[in-house]
Amino acid sequence: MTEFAAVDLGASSGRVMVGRAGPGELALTEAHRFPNEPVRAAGTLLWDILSLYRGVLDGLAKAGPVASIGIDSWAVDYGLLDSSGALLGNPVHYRDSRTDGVPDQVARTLGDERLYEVTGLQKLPFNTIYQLVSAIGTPQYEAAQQVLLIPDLLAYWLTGELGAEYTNASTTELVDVHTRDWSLPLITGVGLRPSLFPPIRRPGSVIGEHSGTPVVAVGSHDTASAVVGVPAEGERFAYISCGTWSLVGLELPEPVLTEESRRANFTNEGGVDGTIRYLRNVMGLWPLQECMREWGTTDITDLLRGAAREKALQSVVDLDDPVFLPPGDMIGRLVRAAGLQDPSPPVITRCILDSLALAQQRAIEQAQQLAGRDVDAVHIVGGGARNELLCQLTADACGLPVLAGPVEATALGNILVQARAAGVIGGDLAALRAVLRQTQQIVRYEPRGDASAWRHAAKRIAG
Ligand code: LRH
Repeated sequence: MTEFAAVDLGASSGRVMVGRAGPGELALTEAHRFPNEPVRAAGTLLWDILSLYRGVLDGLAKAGPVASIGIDSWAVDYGLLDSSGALLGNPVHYRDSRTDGVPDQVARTLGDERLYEVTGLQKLPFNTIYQLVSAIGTPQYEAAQQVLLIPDLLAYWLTGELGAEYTNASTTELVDVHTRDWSLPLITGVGLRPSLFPPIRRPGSVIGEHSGTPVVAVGSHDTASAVVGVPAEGERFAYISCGTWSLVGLELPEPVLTEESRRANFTNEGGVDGTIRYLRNVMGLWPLQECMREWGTTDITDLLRGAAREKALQSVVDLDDPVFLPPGDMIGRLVRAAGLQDPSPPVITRCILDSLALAQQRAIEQAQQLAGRDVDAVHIVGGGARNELLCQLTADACGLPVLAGPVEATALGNILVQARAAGVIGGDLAALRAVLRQTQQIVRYEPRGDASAWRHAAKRIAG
């Protein structure tokens, strides 16, 4: 068996995992976990990138000798480098409000229809295109020579090599979904400098070396790695990569670029091996995480036990509403949106989970309609896979079996791409997923009831 290190940065913590891989074998251990605590400074919400880099270095030291290193993180955010390669300020958090109003401004210049035709991306206010446009004219932007997405920035610090890994670059809304390269017409069309964008590199390619160990490009968008880590058999499956976000959709060979798809705000992100992640961002466990922060608790088990005792579908909110995007006063926003009379933690938790199951069901149903593909099962991977109540509610709402796990799909997807690049495991995505099914624990939830209560609840929200 050969060992690989996966650096996986999430919105609330970072990890360095060691994966041991061989034909038909795959096992993961955690070498190091460190907090990811954004900081608000002078009114702007920032990532503490140096503390994250320190966590990466400590983790790699703890991991010991490995055959290679792969890095993934959340999408869209970036650092700017000056002409000497120095970082110009801390990367800004995608939940910062600096892009307020910018998507509409860009739409007036380029048109949302054209943006979708070229990039296939859902319109999220924090897409890199909008963040960069909001930075034009600032001293940092004017001094910048390169823009590097978070995993590419860390890879640059580890290896000295500049580049833009494709799966993550595809989330910028500046990559052409047809050519799978930067779109110069869009970049210049919004007034950005093309020289800022380094060459695209593909998952599986070697970036450079860190202290003699190869650093290999993986699906550096965490969701791209998570989807590699979905232990599905065949094509008739939907997935939910459930953590801070729920990324809900299908894996497709080609993008869906219809007007209906654009209006439903589905995205066509670039995946490993030329696949398309056809999905929508659903608010995920973020509202619950924010409530827990406000309640001052970290004990989710107790909350879920209380929520499971509450009556189903008492109150639901539309979790696709951008009102829930920024941090702060989540409880107040939920209480107002749901009209809750008794805003106790179990009631609020149940409201969030019912609403999340409903939003996930809606995205899966729409994805099938828009892509013309039916599914037989829903895979839930990531932290949400250990949330039994959410898995069961999702099965109930969808009227489909839910297959939950692995929790560590992202790190496993990261490791599998490295293992394949090293020649340790062979084959296409189906072959990699077969290894997951042989080695990882998966829990099956059967749908209960006839889903009609969920359809009524969905109408309540729509109405
Ligand atoms: C999940 C994720 C998601 C993006 C968001 C910014 O971690 O990468 O796919 O939309 O963060």
